[in-house]
Amino acid sequence: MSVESVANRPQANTNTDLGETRAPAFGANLPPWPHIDFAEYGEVEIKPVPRIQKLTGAFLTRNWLTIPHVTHHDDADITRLEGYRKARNEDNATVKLTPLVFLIKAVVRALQEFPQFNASLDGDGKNIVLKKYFHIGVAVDTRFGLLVPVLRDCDKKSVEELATELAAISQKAREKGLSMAEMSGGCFSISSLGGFGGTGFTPIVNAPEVAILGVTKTRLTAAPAEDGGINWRKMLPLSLSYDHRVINGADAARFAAFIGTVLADPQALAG
Ligand code: CAO
Repeated sequence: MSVESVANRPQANTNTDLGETRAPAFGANLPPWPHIDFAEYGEVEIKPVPRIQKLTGAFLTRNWLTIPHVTHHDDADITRLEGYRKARNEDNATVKLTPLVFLIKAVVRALQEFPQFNASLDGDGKNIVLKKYFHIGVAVDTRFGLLVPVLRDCDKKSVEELATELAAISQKAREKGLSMAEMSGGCFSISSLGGFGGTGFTPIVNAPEVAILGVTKTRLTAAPAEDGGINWRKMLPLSLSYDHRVINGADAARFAAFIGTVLADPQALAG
């Protein structure tokens, strides 16, 4: 490349001491946010943005702008899991098990198998910190906005213990909100929209974590049966977003497929 072609780049920042050309600071040259009087076009109502939504919005914007996100989509066959879950719920009416608690256990198994997902970049991005604990954040939809309580040591808890804890903390989140301590220290987050619907989405990585798993509504899918007929399967859509600085696409595909394999054997998973 000629000296002239580098010099003509309008936003290049040349550090002559190091002989390097640094990338422009993105965001600095964005046009200002439009200030529009919407009332000119029709009736409107103005409501303040809730305090927690402002706070989470700032973190989401930082994470979206600074992390090179990729979302990998896959389906997990949970036909056996759903049968097993239904039977366990019939046997024990005191704790309701949803697919989410089995997913938490499956994610823990996947983090043990793929330690680069249970990691964070340190403050200056020079080291990867690998964690030996398994604390899972679960996104909860509340009137205050999105809150992500962290369930600690999920590797040591049964699905019933996780369901009881999740019910209590999500109720607290919805009624009173949560403290920062209750939302700190997570290794990996899960955002389940399964009870609401959808076929897939792009969850935003909850920094300093390096990946997040989104799940949407289980759907019935026809698969060919051995006798030539139709074999109906219950498929759980998985949307795995990851920080491409730390995770490779092939590892993300393996991680998501591994979750499917683990969910296919619910007895071994739930213990
Ligand atoms: N497919 C189909 N049904 C599902 C499902 C799935 N993948 N996942 C859960 N369900 C069902 C449950 O079995 C339950 O069914 P019944 O009422 O018949 O028993 C119903 O949906 C409601 O489940 P739930 O929401 O009460 O429980 P959960 O364990 O699935 O989730 C919680 C708990 C707190 C995570 C959830 O209520 C919630 O708040 N999710 C929102 C997360 C969110 O907002 N994410 C977006 C983040 S980005 O803005």
